[in-house]
Amino acid sequence: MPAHQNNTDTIAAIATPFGRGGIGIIRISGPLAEGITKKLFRARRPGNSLESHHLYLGELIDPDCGQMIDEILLSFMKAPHSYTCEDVVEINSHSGHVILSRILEVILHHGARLAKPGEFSFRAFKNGRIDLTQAEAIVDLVNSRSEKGLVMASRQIRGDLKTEIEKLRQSVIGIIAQMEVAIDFPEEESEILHSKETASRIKNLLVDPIKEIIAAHKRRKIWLEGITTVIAGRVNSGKSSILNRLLNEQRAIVTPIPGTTRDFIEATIDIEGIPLRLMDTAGIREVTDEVERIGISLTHKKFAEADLLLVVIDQGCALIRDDLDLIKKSQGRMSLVILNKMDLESKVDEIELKNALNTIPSVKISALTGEGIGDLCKAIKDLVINGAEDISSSPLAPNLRQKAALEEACTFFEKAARNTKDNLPAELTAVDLNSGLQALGEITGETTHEEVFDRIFNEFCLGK
Ligand SMILES: Nc1nc2c(ncn2[C@@H]2O[C@H](COP(=O)(O)OP(=O)(O)OP(=O)(O)O)[C@@H](O)[C@H]2O)c(=O)[nH]1
Ligand SMILES: [Mg+2]
Repeated sequence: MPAHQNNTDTIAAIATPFGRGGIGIIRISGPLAEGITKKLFRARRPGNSLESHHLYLGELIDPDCGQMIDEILLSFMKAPHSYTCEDVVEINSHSGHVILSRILEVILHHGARLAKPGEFSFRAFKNGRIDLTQAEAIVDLVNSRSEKGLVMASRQIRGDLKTEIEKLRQSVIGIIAQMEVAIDFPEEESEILHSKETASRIKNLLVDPIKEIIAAHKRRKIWLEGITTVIAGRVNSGKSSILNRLLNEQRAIVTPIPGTTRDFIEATIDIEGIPLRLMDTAGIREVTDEVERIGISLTHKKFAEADLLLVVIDQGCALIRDDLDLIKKSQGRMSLVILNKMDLESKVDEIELKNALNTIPSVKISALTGEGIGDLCKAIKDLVINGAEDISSSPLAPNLRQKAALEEACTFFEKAARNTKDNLPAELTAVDLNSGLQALGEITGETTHEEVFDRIFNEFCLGK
């Protein structure tokens, strides 16, 4: 594969982020890790050998000039008991770009090459320490936007999804084996293979559980990526004021001039443990101004794509067509109507509003005084929790790639069940079952194409 060619090279990289910090870590992995270390490291307590899983204090020197670069802590993990299953050395040095770069430079000069992003994890995968679902969960863990997201990612790192896929694969293999007996001994077919029974086995052991895992994809989006939330409403209704309130800071410009917000403003917040990617948008109205017109068309686009809609109504004014249009467009979606400016006398016709809302919940607040903000947060939480299932019931949450492979597998298994039920030849069903098996193998990495590896591991940070 182009991005991660040689598995026998010794690779090295700075594993901690750039910038100033307490310590920095440099990681070396491969057959030369120990040899390179012996050239560069002078342990405080002299001794010839590096023992696996021990920590050593000493100096890192540049052997070409004898100069000390830094005082470091060094650990050695002998293959296969390391992250990559290769010999691994980790150097804890003082942090700072210059010092870390200097240490890395000396290591590279003595035989290692610079690791590509994700190459350590790719080796862990190639050497069988983790499968693809676990590798992908490492990226999730780093990027997670909520605590529940962390729990989900760590369960996947532990191998929960991998185990589940393996169980499905074993079921397929079992059914195929039974099919093959029927194919090899056709005269006994009727005894071994009761078509209805096999069809229901395929459904119960494969199709149904796969559909359940596919349905859990939704959960992943909420906890790991955050809920895309759009604040929309007519001009001057108080959208930017609400964003600022929820963020507890003056993020968006607020003025009494209608049409203040023209671009959209995005911020990530945590509301009662739920990660929201909150977007303030340009207020809706008829305009001739080109900039504002573009802003409003962007509002419509964001509105259409959002997971959660917060429609803001200025209750200091009577409802107008723009308000009613937005409420109408929110029907059937995860949405909440915010009746803002409750500090003012309400000019909203209650009956007209009630009819317009239908089943959409609403909450009264004042972004100006802060009244009702607690109710707003609670309403958002209730809405999201009702819309999502509890993650404690099942830890599985496939990502888009895994979901696509599951859907492919499911299509083959459904076809296999149908054909079996219709008494079509067992050979046909066996072909479909094998194709489904192949699709399941893509999830764990057994039958995955090389370019998929590149895509997955390129998402990793350098040094991971
Ligand atoms: N009385 C009162 N005024 C408010 C409240 N919320 C916002 N305002 C005022 O309403 C005006 C518009 O507020 P913004 O937050 O800029 O409204 P917006 O919906 O973002 O407006 P555009 O970006 O122009 O569409 C400002 O003068 C705010 O101070 C509220 O709860 N009560
Ligand atoms: Mg605004």
